[in-house]
Amino acid sequence: VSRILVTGFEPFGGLARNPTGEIARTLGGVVLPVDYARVGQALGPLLERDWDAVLLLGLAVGRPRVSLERVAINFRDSVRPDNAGRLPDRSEVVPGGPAAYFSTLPLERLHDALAAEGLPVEHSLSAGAYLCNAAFYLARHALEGRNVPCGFVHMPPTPDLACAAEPLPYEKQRRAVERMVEILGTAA
Ligand code: PCA
Repeated sequence: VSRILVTGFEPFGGLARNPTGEIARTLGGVVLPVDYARVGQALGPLLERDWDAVLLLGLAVGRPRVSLERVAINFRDSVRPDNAGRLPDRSEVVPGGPAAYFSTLPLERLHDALAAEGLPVEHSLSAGAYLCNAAFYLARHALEGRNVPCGFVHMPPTPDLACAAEPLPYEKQRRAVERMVEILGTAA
């Protein structure tokens, strides 16, 4: 049995739901707070456990495709406050940490597997500088040197969220995540 940690996020920015948290919960994973002060506390003990891979998910309201993120940066710069009302502008995620980490997920394999199912998918350079990037950076920082593949994938909005980007229905999002978990399980 493979042990793949899947995380998503709680709703934020006034949105009614966050499909990524719902998907994570459905798959036995964990819902992270959209809170700069608490996200590290939630991730820390989790990442001390033994995992075959770590797949972090977040909602990107402006992205029409499942976005396989390449780089986590040691930088926070919010345009909107977190759910605790904080705006930690232009600060490091981990003071004194490396500038960036690459995803260690098999991004080409994930891309090809989703594309083969007709799911909209693309590579993306950066997860931004909000909570998703912070979680991605914290997880990679914690797992550096431990040989546990870890990365971040942004999901499009669902149709009910009525965001600007072309939506992707919840069932398709869940299918995409299930497929990625399968791939990560066989890679391990
Ligand atoms: N998306 C936000 C934070 C939580 C989420 O699901 C982001 O892209 O940073």
